[in-house]
Amino acid sequence: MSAPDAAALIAAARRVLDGNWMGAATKPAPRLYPHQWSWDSAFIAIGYARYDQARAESELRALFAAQWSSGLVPQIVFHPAAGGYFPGPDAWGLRGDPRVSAGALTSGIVQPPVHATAALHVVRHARDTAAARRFLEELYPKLRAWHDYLHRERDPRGEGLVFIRHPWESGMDNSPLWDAALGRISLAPGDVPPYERQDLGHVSAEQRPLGEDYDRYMYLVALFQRHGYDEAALAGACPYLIQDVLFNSLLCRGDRDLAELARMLGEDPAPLEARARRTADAINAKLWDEGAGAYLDYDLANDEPVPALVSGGLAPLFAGVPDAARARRLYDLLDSPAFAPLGGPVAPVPSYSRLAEGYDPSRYWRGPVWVNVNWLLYHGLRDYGYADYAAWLREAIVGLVAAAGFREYFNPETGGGLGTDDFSWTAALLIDLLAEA
Ligand code: 2M8
Repeated sequence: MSAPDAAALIAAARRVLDGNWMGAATKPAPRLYPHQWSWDSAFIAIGYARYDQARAESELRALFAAQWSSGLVPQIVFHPAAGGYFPGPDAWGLRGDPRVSAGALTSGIVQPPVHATAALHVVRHARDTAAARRFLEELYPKLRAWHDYLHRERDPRGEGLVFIRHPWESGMDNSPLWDAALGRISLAPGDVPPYERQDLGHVSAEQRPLGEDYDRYMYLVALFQRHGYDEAALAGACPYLIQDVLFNSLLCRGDRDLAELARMLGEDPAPLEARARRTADAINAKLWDEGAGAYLDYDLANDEPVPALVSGGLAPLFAGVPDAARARRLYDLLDSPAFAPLGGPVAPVPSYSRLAEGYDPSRYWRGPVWVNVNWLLYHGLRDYGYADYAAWLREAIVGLVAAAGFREYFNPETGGGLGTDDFSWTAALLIDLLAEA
């Protein structure tokens, strides 16, 4: 891409973020997602870090201002004036809950822990180093409490792997990964309180999760409330408990990045590095599948691996988890018709194997290309020395967005834009990728 074209694309990306800026944080999209989302904010801060340090810092500060006393960082921090979204604050039953930071309105689940990685990125690119130091001193204990919460509450057997208890916690809402676990939840009349979806007013139904998925999402939300969001009780009672590859890879990388932040503050990084190694070892020992040549999720509630090949299964590359031989197997899978052959005529990496039954190039997390996962894979491949593929992938991501706009996701066959428009993390990560040139 020529320098003027790149400059125009960066300017357009900045306009998207300006439009979604709410004063202290950025909503993922103007109408569909009018509040603050946890991992979106981490990706958004990574983009801001390249040109607006104050906003990058504010994005993460605003999220952590709503942290629970347990250390939980909520998936959504609601800004009720910003617009309607379902499930909104009342659906979670957490108004005035003493565990939630005073005054904050939040959901009662989490999202993948990309925040320490984002904070390190912000600090590394900071121009005002004194401000960055203050930011780090303020955020570091909160990041630690967040990771401590995950290891303490989400790893009851001390395996080094944490579980998620709702598909929304994965960030990959309707991934085929959850089909078996959700399929085991049979609903009787009255199990799910009546509700009305709002997403279908913004995006066509063929691109969003099915009604039967939403029923189960809401069934789980009701279950959490019945158990008073008690993590120990939920670890026994929740029918959906998954050790997800993407989530654990991001935690492993996050612990290592947290160790780096500790070092910057003159604190001891060793316990955090040890924790990262433990998670890496557990990912290798429990989640690697030799036959598939990939990492697979593990369904704790049914005690079995989840045999679905999704792009998140390649995420251990981002965390330095595989050795060279396993990295090669992952690479071979990526560079094959199942995902995105190097230099091929197709768009970048789809969210689900093209060869799998049920692959759907336009339905949300069941096939479409997502820029955040591609960004993670780009970095992972570069770190493992797959320079040609990484360079091609970067160009493919940029080319896709340049052609289709700042869409939420993209059709891997046609490159067409899907989901909502003016999507923040697409804009932010594009800025980051272009800044690397
Ligand atoms: C999508 O998830 C939300 C629920 O969190 C939804 O479907 O309403 C996912 O793509 C998720 O990863 C993302 O954080 C969120 C906001 O962009 O939208």
